[in-house]
This record gives sequence, C-alpha cells and structure tokens, in this order.
Amino acid sequence: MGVNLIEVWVPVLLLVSIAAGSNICTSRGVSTCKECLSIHPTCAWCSQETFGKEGSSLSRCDLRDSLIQSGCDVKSIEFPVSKMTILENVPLSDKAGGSDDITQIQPQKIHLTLRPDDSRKFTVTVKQVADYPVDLYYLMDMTNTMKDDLQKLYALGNDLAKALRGVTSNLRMGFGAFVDKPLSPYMYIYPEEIIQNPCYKFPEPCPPQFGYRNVLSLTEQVERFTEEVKKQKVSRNRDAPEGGFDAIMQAVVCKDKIGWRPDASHLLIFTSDDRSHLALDARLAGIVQPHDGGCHINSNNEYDKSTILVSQTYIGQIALSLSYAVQLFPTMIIIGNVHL
Ligand SMILES: [Ca+2]
Repeated sequence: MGVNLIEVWVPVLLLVSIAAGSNICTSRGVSTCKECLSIHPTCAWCSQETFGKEGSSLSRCDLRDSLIQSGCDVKSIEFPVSKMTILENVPLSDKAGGSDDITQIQPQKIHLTLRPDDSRKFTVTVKQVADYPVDLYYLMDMTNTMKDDLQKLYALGNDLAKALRGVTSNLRMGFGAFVDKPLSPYMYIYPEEIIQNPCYKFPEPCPPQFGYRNVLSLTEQVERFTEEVKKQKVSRNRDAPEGGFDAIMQAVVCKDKIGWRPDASHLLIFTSDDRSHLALDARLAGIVQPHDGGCHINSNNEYDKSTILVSQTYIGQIALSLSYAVQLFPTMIIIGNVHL
C-alpha cells in the first residue's frame, strides 16, 4: 500500500515543481557562479551582463537549456562538464615468468575531472598473473608458551615453501621474532640474573627478552628459513599480552631491511598464542611517545625503539604504511591466537 502511494505522489510533485519553473538550480537563491555550479552537476550560470535586466525575475543559475530559452547567449553560459580520460591502458599480462614488467590491473592511469557531487563510471579489470613473485615473511611469537609451536615451525618452513612453489617459482621467505618490550612490568628484573636468563629457575636457560628481531630478511634461499628457525630459542617474559604490534609495525615499514620487493605479492604471517598489548598498556612502563612511523631496526637487526615508542598509536595508519612503505600490499594474512 505504501509503495503505491509513493508511485503516485512523486510524479505529481515533479509536475508541480516544473509548472512553477523551479528546479534545484533556481530554488537555492545563490548569487555567484561558484555557488551555482556547486549545487548540482546539471546547474549552469549565465554571466551575460544584460541577462534579467528587463525587470524579470530570471535566475542566472538554472538548467542550461532553461538559460538558453530565457535568452542567455550560449557563449556566456558557464557549464563545465565532468570528464574522464584514460591515460594508460596497457593490456594485462598472462604470466610473470621472471619479467619485471608485469601488468595485473587495467587501466593503469585515469584522469578524472569531476564537478561536485558528480560521478563517472569506469571498469577496472584485475587479474592475478600466473607465477607472480611472492614474498612471505613469518612473524613468530617467541615467548615461552610457544616452545612447542616452534618445534612445529621447523617442519612448517619446508611445507610452506613446497606449497608456495606450486603457486610461484619466484618465492622469497623471511623470518622475524618478537617477545615484548624489554622493561618492567613486561619483563622480570629481579633478581639480577633473571635479566640475562629469564628461565634461570628452570632446568634449561633461555636467551634474554627482546622486543622484535629481524632474524632472516627475505631471501630466495628458502632452505635458510628452516635453518634459521632451528637456531631460535624461546625467551620468557612476565605478562600475558605480547609485543606483536611493535613487530608488525617494523616488519611493514622497514622495506629495505626486510627486503620487500615492490612488484611482488606480500604475505605477512603473524603467529601468537596470546593477545597483543594495546596502546595504553605502554603507560604502565612510562612509555607515552607516539610512533613516528619510521624504521628503527639497528645494525644487529633488532628494533631499538622498543622501550621508547608506542607502536599502537600508529596502528590505525598501518594501512597507510602498507601503501607508502612497500608501494603495494595486495595480500596480508594475520593469524592470531593460533596453536600450530
Ligand atoms: Ca608479555
């Protein structure tokens, strides 16, 4: 019943509007060309000096045809039209095959000039070419509870490489590790020996706590992935949430240190068995300085601003980081709270 009412009343309202010579352009009472052209893309402005000077109440802002009918010279009508020009339209590539010049999106460049509230439609075709280069960086929680998972990651490295080799022949793999910010209250600091060996009460010692470490930059020698993982030993820290966001932040923005290739699919796999610290958590340790968005991996491949900057303040901009830091981040996989 309600639908029928709308169908009847809308045409009637339009008729009333047209009958009164009123439309969206004339009804706003604007007095400048700029205001007129911003009302609606159909509005035009008559700049003819003599227009409407004969006592009539003609509006300089009106539909283009209406202005012409009312006597405005066509040359005096301001009526910019939205334009779209395709500037670059290279055909899509079929196969990557080691070539650096791979096209996966068409068109590549479009120039649009739009009036306010106007739109233009265009079609973008995207195609993942076969054998496209893949960069895979594995971020691993290296806290004590991940000890059993690390064992499984030894085998997972080969399995991952094998599976991805089925997708691409151009694969690079890397590996990063994180624990938590190395200061109290996230870290055990008493007695003194616990700093160098957080597991000193346990039968087996463990390495000191660290924030984030780039263990293996992306390399074509994927067998090194397993080699490096096997060398790793879990550390131990004090509280349950971990410093995963520091690690993600640095892994994303440190383009050169990690070795992200601009023309490759980027996979960042994040593995942890607990949640990550949130921004306000850092205040417990007196850390309040927002992150500057920069790469702070030192010559030892360690993140050296772990105890100074709050990465989580930048997490909202990580999407932005993805675009400017590595040019293009077609794929990002984050696996959280996962037991391997
Ligand atoms: Ca922790």
